[in-house]
Amino acid sequence: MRKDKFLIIGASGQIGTELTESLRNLYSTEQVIASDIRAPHNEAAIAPFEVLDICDAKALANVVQKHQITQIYHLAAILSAKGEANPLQSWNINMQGLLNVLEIAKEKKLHRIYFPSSIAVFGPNTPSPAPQDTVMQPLTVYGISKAAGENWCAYYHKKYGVDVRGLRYPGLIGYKSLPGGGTTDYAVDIYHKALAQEPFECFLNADTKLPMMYMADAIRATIELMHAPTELIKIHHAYNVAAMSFAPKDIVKSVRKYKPDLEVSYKPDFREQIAKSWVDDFDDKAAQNDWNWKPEYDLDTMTQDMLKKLPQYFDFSINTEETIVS
Ligand code: NAD
Ligand code: AKB
Repeated sequence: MRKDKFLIIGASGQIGTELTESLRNLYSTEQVIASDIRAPHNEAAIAPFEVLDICDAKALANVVQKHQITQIYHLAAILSAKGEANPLQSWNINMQGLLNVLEIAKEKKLHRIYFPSSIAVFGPNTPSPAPQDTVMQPLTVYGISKAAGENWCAYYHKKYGVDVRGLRYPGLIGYKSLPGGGTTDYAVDIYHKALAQEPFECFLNADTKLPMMYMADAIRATIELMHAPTELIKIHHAYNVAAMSFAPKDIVKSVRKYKPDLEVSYKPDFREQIAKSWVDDFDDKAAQNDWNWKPEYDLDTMTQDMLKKLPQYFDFSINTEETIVS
């Protein structure tokens, strides 16, 4: 059996933190190289780690060569809300980064590549629930870059035989790390505020419903997709993967079951327009049929797990959500 070496790009982010840990548990620490443009606060603990700007193709080639990488999980991107602050820079990071990864995969004949897409590829003209193949006219630079990225992935697969696989994640909620500038970040923040006994101010309207998923399901979906036999993978753009859909008022209700004193107010900002342009549900039958995708968490089981496990990673006794415990 081949001994794969994995490179995770964007490993210090919300998903990368968890995916690095899961892949290291599955393989070994030495087989999974973490990388990011920013060094984590615990760089020694997360070693092997490389500081890498994904826009630097030469630096990427050096890291791939140095560690004899065979698979890349390319997570680095600028997300929906943050992306709007500097659209051209976001486009460059999201697009040039992906093209650098696809090129090295082609040149070095890498075994497999992972590229996460998003519900952000959908737009106001997309029907809801969004089918696997549908209208995609996104309104954010992030969504445009993910839609174009999906097409590039399918192109490199068809033209050069690169085994690139992807998922269209919904908004992700996890307890090990903070989100990095998305429209769905409110659904992580509410748990921090509930545990810190601080009021929660929501930047979306109470009724704005979006597809969401617990991080444990997202990591499992990623690993299952990447381990599925080649003949099962029929889509190389990105598979829809759904779990639950809820609005802020629904998550408030769920959290208040356990934290009844949580104070909530709504102050929608520009992210409300982004959320409104996405679908509130999407159809993942293709993932269910092709590689047996099935989520395990719903809103209430996620809430129970978040409230139980968040305090193991963040210190709420000093009322600051930025303080990571370990
Ligand atoms: P994040 O913002 O938390 O992490 C992204 C990481 O990329 C950060 O650590 C950042 O430092 C790094 N990065 C930024 N520019 C870089 C560069 N030039 N070179 C190298 N690294 C760079 O994002 P995340 O939530 O972990 O998302 C990871 C991927 O999953 C992204 O592609 C995102 O679009 C996708 N995704 C995330 C969600 C979600 O809800 N978190 C949903 C759908 C899709
Ligand atoms: C964001 O809100 O930008 C991300 C996503 C759904 O892609 N969480």
